[in-house]
Amino acid sequence: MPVPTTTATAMNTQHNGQDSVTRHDWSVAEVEALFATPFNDLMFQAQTVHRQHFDPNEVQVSTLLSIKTGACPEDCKYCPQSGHYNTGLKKEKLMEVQRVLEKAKQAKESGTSRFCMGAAWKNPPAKDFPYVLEMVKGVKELGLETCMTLGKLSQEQTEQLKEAGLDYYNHNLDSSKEFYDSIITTRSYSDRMETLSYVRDSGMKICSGGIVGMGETVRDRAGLLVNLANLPVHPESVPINMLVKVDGTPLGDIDDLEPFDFIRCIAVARIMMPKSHVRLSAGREEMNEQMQSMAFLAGANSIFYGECLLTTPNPAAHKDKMLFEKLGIRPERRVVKNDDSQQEASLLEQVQKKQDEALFVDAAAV
Ligand code: SAM
Ligand code: DTB
Ligand code: SF4
Repeated sequence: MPVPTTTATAMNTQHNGQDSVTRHDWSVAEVEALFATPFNDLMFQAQTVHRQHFDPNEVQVSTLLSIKTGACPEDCKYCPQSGHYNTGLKKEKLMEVQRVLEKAKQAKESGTSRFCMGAAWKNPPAKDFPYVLEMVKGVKELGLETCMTLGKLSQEQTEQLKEAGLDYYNHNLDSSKEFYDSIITTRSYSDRMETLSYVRDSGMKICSGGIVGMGETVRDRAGLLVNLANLPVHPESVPINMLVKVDGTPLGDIDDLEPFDFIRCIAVARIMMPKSHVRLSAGREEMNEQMQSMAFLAGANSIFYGECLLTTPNPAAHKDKMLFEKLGIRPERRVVKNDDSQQEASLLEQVQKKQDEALFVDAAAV
């Protein structure tokens, strides 16, 4: 089985010698208790778990592209792309395949390792699906990892995406089941679970997480993480989004989230899903460098890189380069090595080394 390499020497395993166990039997009460742990103890526990499985100075870097923007029929109260709210977004058709591939090329040159394509759909329409498959094939051919988030999938569509070369499917649970029902009425939690099970059965990797800052309680945050961690296999990627408040959405003027509560959520996700990549996802534009570095210390080891998320701003690329440099963080190189592909892996490693340089070279000039 291909495994990502990590620099063993750099993996500082200062812990009590016991590896964390991968569990799927968490209770909400137990996780609420974790959230209530004194902050320093929680951070220490999270960082200890993190070092058992990852190089603490590596962060995986993905780039996002909205391939179909706006006029979504769903009513997610946080989302600028929902057609139910007036956020001033222009409705767009599916982007042309060639344009998507150009964007992917640029992302690759900037040093990203995964290209994530998102569409504001309830589910992918049959007429657009062949183009979506072309996008997956084209991005894959560029040597990038591929990820898509297109809404609910049928089993057949899932298998076709896998066949085309899709590595990850992003589909978030967003919150606890109870809180979810007050945020989205047009798509059920069980629909989401069904899509996740199709993705898992197809052999693709799952990217699933949620949003913090929508007015949910600690119990809801615990419920979200329990529902993710108690899946038969942990999602390989767990995006923790801080709500991006967008005018015109029902959550546009909700109270600010206490930053430490967000960091706690990252730490608890890290402890519960020790081998997953936990992504410091949307909301970084509102975070200072110190808050982001605390998220890395809590076990976040993935970010979206580039000036735009899907429709809202993300930190400027040069700022991220500077932050990585200040913290001594390197972009993760996902070199897959198995018996058949040693040579391929070594070539890939060289290419990825070049990409790392791309991520750092400008930082010095800024
Ligand atoms: N339409 C597809 C779906 O909902 O699965 C894919 C795109 S959707 C924008 C992907 C995810 O982005 C959502 O599940 C939600 O977690 C996150 N998201 C959307 N709007 C957000 C916001 N304003 N702040 C933080 N995260 C947001
Ligand atoms: C995820 O969990 N967060 C990303 C990605 N998956 C697709 C999307 C964040 C969107 C933030 C609002 C916007 O830019 O439209
Ligand atoms: Fe549509 Fe996805 Fe936004 Fe919900 S989160 S309104 S499904 S684009």
